[in-house]
Amino acid sequence: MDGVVTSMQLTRSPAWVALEKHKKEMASLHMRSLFERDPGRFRRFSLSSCDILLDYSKNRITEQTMALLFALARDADVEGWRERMFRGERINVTEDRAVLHVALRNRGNRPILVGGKDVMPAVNSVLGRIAAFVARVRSGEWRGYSGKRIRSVVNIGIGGSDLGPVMVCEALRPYGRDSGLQMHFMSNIDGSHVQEILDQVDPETTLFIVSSKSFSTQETLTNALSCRRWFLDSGAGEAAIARHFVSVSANVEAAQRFGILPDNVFGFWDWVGGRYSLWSAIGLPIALYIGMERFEELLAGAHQMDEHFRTTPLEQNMPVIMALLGIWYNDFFGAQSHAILPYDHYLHRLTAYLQQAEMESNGKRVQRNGEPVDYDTCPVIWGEPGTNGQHAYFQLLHQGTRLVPADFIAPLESYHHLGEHHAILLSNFFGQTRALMWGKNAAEVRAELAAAGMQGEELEALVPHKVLPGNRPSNTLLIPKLTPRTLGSLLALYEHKIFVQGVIWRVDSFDQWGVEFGKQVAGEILPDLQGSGPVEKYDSSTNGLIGFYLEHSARKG
Ligand code: G6Q
Repeated sequence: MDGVVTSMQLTRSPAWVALEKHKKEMASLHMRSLFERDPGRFRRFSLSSCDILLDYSKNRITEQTMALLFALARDADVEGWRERMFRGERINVTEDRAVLHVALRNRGNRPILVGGKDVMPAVNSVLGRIAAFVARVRSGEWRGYSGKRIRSVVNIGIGGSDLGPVMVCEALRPYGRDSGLQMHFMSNIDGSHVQEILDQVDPETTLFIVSSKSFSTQETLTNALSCRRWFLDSGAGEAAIARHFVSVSANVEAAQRFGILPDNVFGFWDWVGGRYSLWSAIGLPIALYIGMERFEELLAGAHQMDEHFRTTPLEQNMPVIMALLGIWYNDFFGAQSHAILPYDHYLHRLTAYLQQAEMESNGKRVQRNGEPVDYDTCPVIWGEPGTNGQHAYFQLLHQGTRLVPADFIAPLESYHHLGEHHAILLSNFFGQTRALMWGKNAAEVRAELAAAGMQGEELEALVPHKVLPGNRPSNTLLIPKLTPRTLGSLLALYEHKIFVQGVIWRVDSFDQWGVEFGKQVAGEILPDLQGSGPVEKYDSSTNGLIGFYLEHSARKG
């Protein structure tokens, strides 16, 4: 399967070498002059699809740069890998699995085969069960054990079984407000997280969703057991569990062994990666909160982007363009991080979600064939919603020594027509990308200071501090309004961007052995914390820390 792309070292391929040479030519070029030279630059380097406008003109690129980047994508056989993914081939090589989150939102029902079998009937059947359950809970037909309707939903899950649902529920709050449901997301094994949520809910009116693909994750199972104990301690009998505990899992038997009735388990499949699972039954809390119709609009928005990605030539393909721009800075300019900056309060969990999607997918050091990479893969993804970030870390973006490419994301329209708020928000949004790109040179600083009445040495001493070098790249993504449909398209855009980067970096974007190891180490140490010590089997630091904890516990009794 790897024959097509790994025959030659990536860094020795003609496309890569040409980009390295081109980077040297571009090094001294300022975006200011690119804009001054070409009044049509915005039109040339922007495109629109699925209600998303991507303006990538504020990047350190020319048409030649883009041509060389597209050549890199062709060399990597992005088109071939794209086809393999949509065809249901087992492109997750280390886990020997297909990668088919696109099937979960395949609204046209085009058959998608895994091992010769169309997965669409099973996908549609689970969607049907979710729809029926959501209708019963939202209408009040589904009652708690004492006859009261459900008022609170507690999703117990972590990582991919948490970040997607919580991010979407936050993003679509305007659609969930009428649901009459309070949503809670319990993820951390820290008892404080568990207790803080349990303190806010009433056992008679709470529905717990135990969300775990594997149904073996320590945090989720421990939290679920604590919730069950709390529920039974409140006076509800064992039989009441059926009205208050449901589960979403690819391991249906384990969920049943935990005590969840077969009818209350919503399944999904091994070809859905955890971080790509919000479109599956893992999205149950989303559907409960915003309703099934809206959940289907979210799927439809993602499907629209899937179709754009699947059928559009690379040169007009939004995820491909974003992927290539990321690689341009990551691998040729040495950028170590990438900021994702939503200018929408409702998107305040988006960057955390994308942090997992990008860093867990492409934070890899070996190629699919096991050979180490000799180039950088995924950058560090970070960011907070604007304008808050402007009053904090933006200083470094403008004047620091690091190059930090950034995605700025905003809706044209807000849900709240509150005076001038949205216009002010957008003025900051447009202003920041302009300032990062254009900067402020010494002559402009001098003129500004002189106009303020300053002169001589005093003025000159300040000039270097007030210069903004500019030439700092950003993408701007504009959507008309944050709706289930546009959100679906936006998320699918990033998923496919990640896919394309993984193909070019030749990594398996769909495994997560580092995360699996994390699950293992805690299991080894827990018995040591429950003993009386001292512990000598680890390195001196770990032994010392465990000892320090045990001494403290012994003192406390
Ligand atoms: C996602 C990761 C990881 C996973 C969690 C929860 O791609 O593998 O974040 O989602 O570790 O796993 P379970 O859903 O199996 O509990």
